[in-house]
Amino acid sequence: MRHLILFIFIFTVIVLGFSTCKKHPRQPNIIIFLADDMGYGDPQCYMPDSKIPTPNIDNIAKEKTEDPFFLYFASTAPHTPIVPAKKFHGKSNAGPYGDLVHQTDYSLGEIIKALERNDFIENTIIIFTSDNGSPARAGDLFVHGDDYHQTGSVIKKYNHNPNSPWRGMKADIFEGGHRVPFIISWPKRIQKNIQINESICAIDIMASLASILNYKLPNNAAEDSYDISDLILGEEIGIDVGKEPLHEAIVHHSVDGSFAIRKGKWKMTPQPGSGGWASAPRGKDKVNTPGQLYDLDADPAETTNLWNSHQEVVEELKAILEKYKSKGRSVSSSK
Ligand SMILES: [Ca+2]
Repeated sequence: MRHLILFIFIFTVIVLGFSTCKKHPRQPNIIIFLADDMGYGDPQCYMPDSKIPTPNIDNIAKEKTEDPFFLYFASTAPHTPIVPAKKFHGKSNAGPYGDLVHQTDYSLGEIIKALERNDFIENTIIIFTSDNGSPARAGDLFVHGDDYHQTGSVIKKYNHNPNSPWRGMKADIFEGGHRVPFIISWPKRIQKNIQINESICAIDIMASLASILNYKLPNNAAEDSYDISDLILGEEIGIDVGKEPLHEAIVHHSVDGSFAIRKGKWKMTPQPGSGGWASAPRGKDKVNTPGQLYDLDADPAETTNLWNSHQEVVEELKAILEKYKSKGRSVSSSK
């Protein structure tokens, strides 16, 4: 993919924390580790002689400032070029791509070690996530040019499907293009080892961090961002949250501009095909309906199109999608 594409990203929330008190005298440090795009370099991975893998965090500690810091760490790995550093060769059973995923994990580990040795870890929010599902490349070859994505299939070559059990891959309208890990840690406020099944988006980070920091966003900002701070802090509603989805619905967007919308278990896309790179490109798949409707509870792999048999659901979801388009937002403007 050569262009910057806006995707809507959907996550399974894995919350590593819990809290009973929202207010805190000192604002937390914030680190957002976004794997797989647009970044440059990784801690120490490309500088094997470096003795200080995370110099900025260490320097902030030396300054002994009371001001919180914000780090947006846009990790190139595991994006192409799939060229893991030598120390990670053979770390996985999934070839260069798998080794590069190990390198990504190592990078986050180096940041966490820097936070720990400088006593920052307790009051630092760390969010680890990615911007799309895996393209499932094997990393056989990297050619800078139009064919740069032809690097083989990690599924075929190493029997490893990074997007399993979801259908499709990066760029698609299918779930495999959108489901990614979402891990958040804040030792001072969030209880460890909690997993919450709730569909959220990367765009929720903005409203949620603003809420945690007691910063009021203007009404014309973060129009699709839901405040999930109560969810990740476990406040008031406790750990047993998610009985009712936080989002009324969630919108998908694929590389060719296709839309899909999810509400509860239903996912509707008003066109056939993958909308992206998977083997169901628009107009060439066997879906003989104007669009697709899937029951993700019963059919998470999106194998059975229910468009014809559940037209009332199709119409409901179409109406919500059109409402969002006409309003230019999906979150209530009275927030
Ligand atoms: Ca990406």
